[in-house]
Amino acid sequence: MNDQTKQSVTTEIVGDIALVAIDNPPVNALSVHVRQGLQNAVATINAGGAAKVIAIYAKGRTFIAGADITEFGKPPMPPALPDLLNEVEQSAIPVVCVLHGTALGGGLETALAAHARVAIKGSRIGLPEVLIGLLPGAGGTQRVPRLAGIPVALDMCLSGRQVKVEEALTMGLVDRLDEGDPRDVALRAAQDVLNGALETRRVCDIETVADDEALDAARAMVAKKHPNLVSPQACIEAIAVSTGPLLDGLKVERKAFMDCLNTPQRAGLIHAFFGERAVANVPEKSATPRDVASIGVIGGGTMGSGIATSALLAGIPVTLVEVTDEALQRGVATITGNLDGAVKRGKLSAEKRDATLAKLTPATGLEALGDVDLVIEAVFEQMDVKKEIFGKLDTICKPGAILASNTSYLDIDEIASVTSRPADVIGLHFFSPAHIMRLLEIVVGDKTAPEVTATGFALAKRMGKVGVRAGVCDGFIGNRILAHYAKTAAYLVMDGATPQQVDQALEDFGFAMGPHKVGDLAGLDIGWMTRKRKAADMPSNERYAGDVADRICENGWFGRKTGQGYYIYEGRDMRPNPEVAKIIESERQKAGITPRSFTDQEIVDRYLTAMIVESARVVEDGIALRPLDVDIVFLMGYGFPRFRGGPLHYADTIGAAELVRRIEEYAKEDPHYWQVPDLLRDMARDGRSFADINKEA
Ligand code: T1G
Repeated sequence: MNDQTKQSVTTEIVGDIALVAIDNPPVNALSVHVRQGLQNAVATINAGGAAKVIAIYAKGRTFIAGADITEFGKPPMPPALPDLLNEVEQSAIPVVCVLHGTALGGGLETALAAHARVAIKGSRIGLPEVLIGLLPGAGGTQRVPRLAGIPVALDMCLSGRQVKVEEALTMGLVDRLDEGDPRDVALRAAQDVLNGALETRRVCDIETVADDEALDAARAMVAKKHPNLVSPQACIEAIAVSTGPLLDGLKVERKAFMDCLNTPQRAGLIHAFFGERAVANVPEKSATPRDVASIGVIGGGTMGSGIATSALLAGIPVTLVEVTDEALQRGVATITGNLDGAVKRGKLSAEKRDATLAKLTPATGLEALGDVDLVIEAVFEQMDVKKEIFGKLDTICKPGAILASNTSYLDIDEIASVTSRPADVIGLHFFSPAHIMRLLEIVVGDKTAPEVTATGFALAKRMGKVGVRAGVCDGFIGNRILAHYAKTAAYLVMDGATPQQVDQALEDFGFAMGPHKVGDLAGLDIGWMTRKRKAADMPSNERYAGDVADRICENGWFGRKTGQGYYIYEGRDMRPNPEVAKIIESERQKAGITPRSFTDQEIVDRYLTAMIVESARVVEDGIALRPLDVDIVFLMGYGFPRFRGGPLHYADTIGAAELVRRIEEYAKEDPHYWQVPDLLRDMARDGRSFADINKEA
């Protein structure tokens, strides 16, 4: 065995007990040296004959959290986990596994191959493979049904959810709960195996109870909810064969696993998994964040209340400031409603809600913010209003307090310029609803101090959000890119597509909602205000994108909130607005356009290419640190289908050369709108991908 194998798996003999400890920080992933170490340990103990029971446990914060995801896509290195686990299950010496932390994926599968499972209270188990485009590939789809039944197996494999071990005990997936240090629990469990107090059995000897009804219901649910995804269906069909011999079922599972391993969906979902963590690697990472023991939120509207709710849920006391008592009470009511919603969804106990609300201090004057560590301004998007507020905050807030704006596009440097402390000013751009959406754009100004940026990232993590660093420009990362590709949707409709066709084509691509439905949901007046704001600066050779949308807004049709927009909303019903078709017809005539048909593929190609073009420019301009930062913004804040990995991960599946060709083709119609970014042209010339650029960052 090499040193790494020896270090990551050690055996300690205590009397008749062999304690096998796994130590592979940070999450005891089943890397190849762990698999080799486990294989050697079980074989050696069986051959040695000294021990009469094997107890496997892990050191550190968690039992095995799964296969080593970094090994995917590389040549397989033996032993393959399913083979190793069969050897564990066939061990002549009884094996007991101790679970703590989060025993996930291959970690749970390892425990299922043991002959008994003891879990430390408060820990969790799960099979999250479906979340990364896979299915359990080492017996999870075969052993969970044997122990807990097909419905439980379907629930765990299709949801990927983490199950508290207290629930797992009732499911039959763990045999006992215990408390204490994993090694001590392992010793106790082993002793109880020896004295007969803890029963052991091989899961392979148990038969799965058939349940065709549950399988058919799952097939119907997946076909409806995840029509684009491959691995959920694979989970179901693997579970379905668990009623037969284990080895046959394992063969079916293994083949499905290898098939899923080679899908673009697995690559996209794993890119998303690691990307969510990699975006925290920013230049300011080594700076020490300032303490944030209290927060002030200015504005009790939708955003301010959502931000206050998010901070309160993170356990941070909040002073909410509004200008009038009436507005303040509305804000408090919205926050209370948000928390009540969490209680209704079972996310929060009533006691916790009350304790959380107790941390809210309403106030009607900025003077109440004199002692807070960080202020988040969330008033309406007018620069002069924000400047006035920041000027006052500069004198009211204590030295060292961080002054943040929730602005979604305004210039943070200009806001900072009215204070004597520009180093303490930053943008914290939350996404609505702020207590639900996990994305937080952290907008770093020219003078923002590194520790202020680091504080933004620390706050994001504390709020359970994903912070993405953005530079200062109109719209930062997400809204700047949205403003560009939204025009393509408008051009497509003017040139011949219907709003419904555009929406459907993009929903078939994987977006939860097409752009016109999103506009109706967010409010068409928002885009209308933006077009008005930008009208004066619009280049003369730019094709106007508001012909149809402006007419809709002029009718007061702003979408859901007014009952109609691109669609008509009556209760839960939604149908195309026939008046919009008339507006489109009239605007085409005014523009002298003869409509043409578009295939769904062309709609997707144009829309995604426009998104990729502006995304490349945002990277080129340094507004986003890396391509992956743009991907995470779009996965977390703009409904981009997660299995596609984000716009620039998706761009790599097309290739820079094809993208350049496509843009040059479109430029024949509109050379102003369709221009090849220099970065993309260089990539095409050099044969590089956005993944290459991520690696170099
Ligand atoms: N492989 C490799 N690295 C991993 C990893 C994994 N499975 N899980 C986490 N890491 C890294 C992560 O990138 C980060 O690295 C550090 O560990 C801390 O993670 C055969 C095939 C366990 C709940 O999908 O859900 O088993 O950034 O920041 O918030 O059927 O990590 O520090 O360099 O997330 O405390 C199934 C994925 C795999 C679990 C801990 N298992 N991990 O959360 O820490 S597929 C998973 C998580 C599988 C079998 C199949 C979470 C966590 P760095 P973290 P955390």
